[in-house]
Amino acid sequence: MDGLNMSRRIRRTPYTDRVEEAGVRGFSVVNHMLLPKAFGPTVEEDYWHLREHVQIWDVSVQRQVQIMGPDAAALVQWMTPRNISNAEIGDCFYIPIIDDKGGLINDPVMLKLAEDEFWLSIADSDVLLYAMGLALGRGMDVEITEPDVNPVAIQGPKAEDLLASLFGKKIRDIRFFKYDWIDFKGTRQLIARSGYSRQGGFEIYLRGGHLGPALWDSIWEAGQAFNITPGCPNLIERIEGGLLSYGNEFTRDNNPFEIGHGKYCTIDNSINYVGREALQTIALNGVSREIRGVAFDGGPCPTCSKAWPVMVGKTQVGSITSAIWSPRLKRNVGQSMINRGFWDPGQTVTVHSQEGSVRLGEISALPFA
Ligand code: THG
Repeated sequence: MDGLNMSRRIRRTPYTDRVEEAGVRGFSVVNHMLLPKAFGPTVEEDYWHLREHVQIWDVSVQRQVQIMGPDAAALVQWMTPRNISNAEIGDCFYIPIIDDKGGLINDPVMLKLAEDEFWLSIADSDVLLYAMGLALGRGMDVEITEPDVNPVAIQGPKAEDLLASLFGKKIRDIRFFKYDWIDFKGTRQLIARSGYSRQGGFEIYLRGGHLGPALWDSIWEAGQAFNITPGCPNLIERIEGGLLSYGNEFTRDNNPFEIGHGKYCTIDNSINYVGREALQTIALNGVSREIRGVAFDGGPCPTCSKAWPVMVGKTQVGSITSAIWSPRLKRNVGQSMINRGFWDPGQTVTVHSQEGSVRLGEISALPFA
């Protein structure tokens, strides 16, 4: 089955007209909004281009949950096990959000805009409703909205040169996971060195959707000198790079320790948040599974639209949730939760992909080398 029934529930973005003109080959839906799925003739061509040049991505689906008011910092801290008290204005923090059992609700990028104003740049779940529920339940003095903010990512090794040519050399001074402000047509716009690839780049959080086509066109024109193409988060690059996708590799069924987010969790009693006791118990007992890479043989695998068992002999030790052929490693690469006892890199496994084949492989660290 292919194709989406477009409706008002599936929101277009300020860039969707441009994306369609640029020849998008399909969409996914994230946060009830369109996310381009592919442009080039193949995902492999997009992959090589992203690694060598620069791409413009419509990532408006990275919606902002804006939390403002006297209790804004307290509410954000209540939602995450990461200590945010040392965040400064101008910082981006990658923060797990968990429920009372330690189950993951989202893994947004938090931007601290002011002492009493935060954006949570969310993955695919309704964080706004969860935040509202917490705030209402605790009687917190905050205003929670989804502002008209529409991120566009410029990713790839030539992103910095391109953006410096457009917005000036101060772009070069923005460090990883920091943001600054640029002028676009007399408006103040936020730009961060971040993005959902390992090839380097920036994200512009455009305030004011009516400016979307003009911003796209400006980047596109300046990008001609840098061999720009339209793109989108690339599955090969994401899997190789060990970037995780909420709803695919992890859900509320997983805790932060299982996905390598232990480093973001403060489990002593110095901060308080929903799920702290649960995390303390999990930390004490250790986890029974962790996210890993799986490299496997047998020629390009099909699309992973349901979980593929990962076996050691007759024992199922995991399920691959995303997988694709890597033209660089010349093997299939996937991501999977893997049970304790089998998760050491080098462990041989078999992968049972949905078209019925059994493929030989082994566990790998993430990111893939
Ligand atoms: N950018 C922005 N919003 C987003 C994403 C993004 N929202 C949805 C989704 N992606 C959230 N998930 C991630 C996953 C990984 C990273 C960011 C958001 C990421 N992690 C770095 C890493 O793992 O090395 C940095 C971690 C750190 O410095 O702590 O980039 O991509 N705006």
